Amino acid sequence: MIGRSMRIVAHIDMDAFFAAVEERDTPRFGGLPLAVGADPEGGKGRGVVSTANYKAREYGIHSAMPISTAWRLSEAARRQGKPPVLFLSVDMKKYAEVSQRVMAIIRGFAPVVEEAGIDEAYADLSFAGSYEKTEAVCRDIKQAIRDRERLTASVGIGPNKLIAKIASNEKKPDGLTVVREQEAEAFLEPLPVRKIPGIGPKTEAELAKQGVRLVRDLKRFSREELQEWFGKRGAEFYEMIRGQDDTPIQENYEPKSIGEEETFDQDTLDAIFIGDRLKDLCQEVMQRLSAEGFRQFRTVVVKARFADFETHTRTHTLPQPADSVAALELETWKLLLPFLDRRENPKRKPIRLIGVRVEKLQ
Ligand code: TTP
Ligand code: MG
Repeated sequence: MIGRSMRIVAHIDMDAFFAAVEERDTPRFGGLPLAVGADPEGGKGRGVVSTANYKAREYGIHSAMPISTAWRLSEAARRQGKPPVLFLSVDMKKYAEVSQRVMAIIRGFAPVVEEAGIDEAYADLSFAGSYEKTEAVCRDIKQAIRDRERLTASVGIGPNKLIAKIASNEKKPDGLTVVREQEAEAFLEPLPVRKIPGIGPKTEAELAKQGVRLVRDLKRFSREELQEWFGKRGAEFYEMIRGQDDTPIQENYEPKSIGEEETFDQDTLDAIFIGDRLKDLCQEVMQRLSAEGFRQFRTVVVKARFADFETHTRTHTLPQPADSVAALELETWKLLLPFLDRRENPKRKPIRLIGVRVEKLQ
């Protein structure tokens, strides 16, 4: 391979996310065990724990545990003279808002960010050029999250998403773990197979029957054997336990779009009038964009309907996201103009409606 530049990926995962947000917002919770989730109803509650802070985890409480079990563990702790667990309901709206702000912080440091969940993201930091510099960038990201949100995150740095994800979980909370490309295989070997994405409790039990507990043990099997055993997944396991993963970091665009259109009082081809209306539409679209929590768009769509209702749309995707009314006006005008002249309107039909829409919102 010639000239293939090194890939460096970071995985950022917030610590005890829902619980940490609640602790931050209610200082009197500080230092106490918290569980966010269903109402325990004095031990009769039927839902589950969404997350527990680290104090409550010391009692054995964790995500997805029945809330009634968490209640029993809390009562047991109380009998030993420890503080009982504070049970809080889920405030999803609040966590989603914090999540958006954290993602925006991360985006300030990395050109490509994939939001992998409400409290986790992959960032492509290849541009840093070295693991040392990547580590410095990640310390800055952690510090920015701490300064601006008063929350901690744990970060894993590696040659791909697989290694970065496993690494971020190694030193929680507030951790930072760097696994260089040449260390990746050795890093995985002593870990339980369960740490490999795709190996859940069922596969774990199946492997245990064959005496396979650690990644190291699983490496005894050839690719063919794993394929025979697990089908297509087997081949993936073979790659993953050797630290290999080439899945790309993918920006997640909201499939959402925001658009406005206007039907004129009179059909027209007056460029000044149409330009004016277009300007207003662009302003309205940008106002809605920010009102709905977005800052940027990448795709611009215009619609033109002639007096006889013949309707056309034209789309343009920008190489980089844009965030200004001016940019939207320019791009939409470029798309609309041909409908005012012979290029797209050879019969010079008057226009009855125009529309502006933005997509690929961020
Ligand atoms: P996680 O990152 O898995 O957990 P966490 O952030 O609470 O703790 P950690 O420090 O180990 O990363 O999940 C993020 C949030 O997603 C978590 O705060 C609550 C929610 N969640 C659920 O609602 N149910 C679940 O089963 C899990 C695992 C998470
Ligand atoms: Mg987390």
